Amino acid sequence: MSMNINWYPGHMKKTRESIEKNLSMVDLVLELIDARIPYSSQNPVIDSIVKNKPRIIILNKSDLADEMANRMWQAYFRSKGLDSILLDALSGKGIKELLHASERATEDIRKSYEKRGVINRPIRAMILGIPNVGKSTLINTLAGRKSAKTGNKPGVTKSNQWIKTQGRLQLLDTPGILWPKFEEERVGLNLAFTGAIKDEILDIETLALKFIEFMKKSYPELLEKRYKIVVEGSPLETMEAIGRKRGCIIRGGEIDYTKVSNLILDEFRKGVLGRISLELPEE
Ligand SMILES: Nc1nc2c(ncn2[C@@H]2O[C@H](COP(=O)(O)OP(=O)(O)OP(=O)(O)O)[C@@H](O)[C@H]2O)c(=O)[nH]1
Ligand SMILES: [Mg+2]
Repeated sequence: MSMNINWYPGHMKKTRESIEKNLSMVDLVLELIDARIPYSSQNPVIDSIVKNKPRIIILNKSDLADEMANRMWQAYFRSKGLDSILLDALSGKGIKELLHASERATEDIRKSYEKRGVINRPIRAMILGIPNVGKSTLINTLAGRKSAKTGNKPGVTKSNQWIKTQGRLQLLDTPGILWPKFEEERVGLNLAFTGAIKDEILDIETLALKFIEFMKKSYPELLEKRYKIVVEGSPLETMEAIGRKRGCIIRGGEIDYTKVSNLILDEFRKGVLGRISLELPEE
């Protein structure tokens, strides 16, 4: 499968170098991943970039993900010795847990400062994550306002600005944009389903059919409930049933495949179909 993504080795190297430079200024890394696709949305070389910095895995958009899967992923990361929290960066649900986790993760640093008589030193953190995972949203939610200069392009060096938040956390205003992994077909599909990659990796109809195929296997009841259909037959038949229910019809009574495909993917991305996780640990 071909993927039109703007990452090439030179670009990755530059991004990595810029992130490494920023890392030297922080105590803590907040690694944002998409709770619906924790595997696909984790950067493949994050370990080698972050090395020994304290790090918290934030399962963002957890409001859109399956609650049982959320718990499984949290347990999975904890079993790997990584603290992880569930977040909805839009509403702020989970921010308190994030602040607590930040205190926990940097306790040694705080103690060593206190030994030297420095008290109430802020915890300096930076946010890392692939495009569209919610980095700017989290910065704005933590700052309690729309902070300037988020949504930077990768590889751009900027003067350092620290954003104060509630509590002791201070954020570097440059979010580190990581490249997603896109070698595996399933990963590319998951990134496309969730809207993490803009460029179409497949045409929208094929993408929607792949999505229906997944839904038939994992959440048929959500399709039945939302579209008042009986899920049977092929993904194409299911797509046609949804198209008829939703009036995605062109002249002559034919199904408007583009329209129904966009509708289904859009409803998934907005969470209207229900809470859906595309990946479970160690699948
Ligand atoms: N439902 C839900 N939507 C979220 C959450 N966090 C972010 N979003 C939405 O996801 C989209 C992307 O969020 P951004 O904060 O712009 O993502 P980003 O990581 O800064 O993206 P880039 O700057 O392109 O790398 C926006 O439409 C947000 O409203 C969340 O926790 N839940
Ligand atoms: Mg952004």
